[in-house]
Amino acid sequence: MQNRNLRSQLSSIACAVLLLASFSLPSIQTAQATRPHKASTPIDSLAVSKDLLSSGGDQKAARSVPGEVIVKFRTEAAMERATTASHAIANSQTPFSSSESDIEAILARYDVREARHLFPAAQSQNGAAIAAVREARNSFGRIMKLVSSKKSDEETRALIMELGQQPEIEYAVPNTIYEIAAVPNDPYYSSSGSWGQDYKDLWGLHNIDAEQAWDITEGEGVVVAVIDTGVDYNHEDIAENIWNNAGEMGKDASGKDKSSNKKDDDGNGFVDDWRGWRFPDPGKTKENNKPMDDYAHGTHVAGTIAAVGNNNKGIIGVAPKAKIMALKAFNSGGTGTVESAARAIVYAAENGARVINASFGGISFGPNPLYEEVLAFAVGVKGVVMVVAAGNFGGNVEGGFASSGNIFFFSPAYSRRAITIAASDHLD
Ligand SMILES: [Ca+2]
Ligand SMILES: [Ca+2]
Ligand SMILES: [Ca+2]
Repeated sequence: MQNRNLRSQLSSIACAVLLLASFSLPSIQTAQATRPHKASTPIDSLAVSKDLLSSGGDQKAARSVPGEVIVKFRTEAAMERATTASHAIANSQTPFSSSESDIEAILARYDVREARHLFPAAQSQNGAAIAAVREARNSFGRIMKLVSSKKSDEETRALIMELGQQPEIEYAVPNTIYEIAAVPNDPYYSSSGSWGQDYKDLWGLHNIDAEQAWDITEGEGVVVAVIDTGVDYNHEDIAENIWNNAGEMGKDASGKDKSSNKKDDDGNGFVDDWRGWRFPDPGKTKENNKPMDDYAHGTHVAGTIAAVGNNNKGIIGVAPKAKIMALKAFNSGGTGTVESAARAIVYAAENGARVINASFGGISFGPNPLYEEVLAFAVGVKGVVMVVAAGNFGGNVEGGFASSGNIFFFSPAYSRRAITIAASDHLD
């Protein structure tokens, strides 16, 4: 475990949303605070960085899910051929004849046995009257995750490059592994005067003059999606402010509880998602309707945003009457994928979030086309405010320099569609 001074500890929490600062949440932070700081840098080796990929640039630091590639097809027809091919490969019905397209030949060569849609098709007509929403849904429908049985870094990179060069493929990117912007590991890191500091508890709220803002609004009616390690939705100081999906509440026609009837009652593509969603861990497919926090980071973030105020418990959030939409896209180690993060962003935008808090990121060697697409939808079409952590590396999020001298982008913080938040401290 590293010893870091207070200032550097503070600078490592870019988790904040509405907050230009972070502050003490003694009752919100649940367990564990003894995790060693991760020094690894996830690298997003994009199709646009072929020179880097072939030169070996930052390959050692590259981290993506082995054997997985996220592909956007230009046409439905190409996507269907690829899907058919992967089923045939899985059933050992290869090789393909020389008349097959290059995509099928590539899939056969890399033993791609699985092709699944990244975004489930929403059955609901919610928003479908808007042309831009329909267009986005059609576009998302052509994004798939392909899974190869060949798992080495070299094979995964080569598969991505070969697919990315196909004219029928708009882009091919690795399923990059992302890290949350970690909470410092010192249990008393975020404590307050009660532990001996000479400045106020919840100094962040004072610094941003929250009291004056509360005279105008306390966040009533605003849903803030927290894409993180989950949220402790039973926490005494948050439970009241957890968002619920009205379309999955109450009784169905058979008198069964919609939240547990194993049906997608509101047709949004998710079954029984009455209190948010848990997206798959890296390399896994399991997902469910229990976005419970198992790392404490998401709960910390959620409390900072919307811990219940004036209840004689714990703390108060920046927006104490806002609702928290719990979207778990990071596992108990604080690790997630671009796949789950992108899906969570679209879920938030489709299901009523007005603000998305994204305290995570990863490095790419250029703009990430998958993020560009989901943010164009969430921010551009749905009007969501996207708040993103600037990261903990102390560099420029757009066009910064990696240790090797390579120019990189920190995504999604680099995006012009996001409000990117750096840290502050009690002296600012
Ligand atoms: Ca649903
Ligand atoms: Ca249901
Ligand atoms: Ca409280």
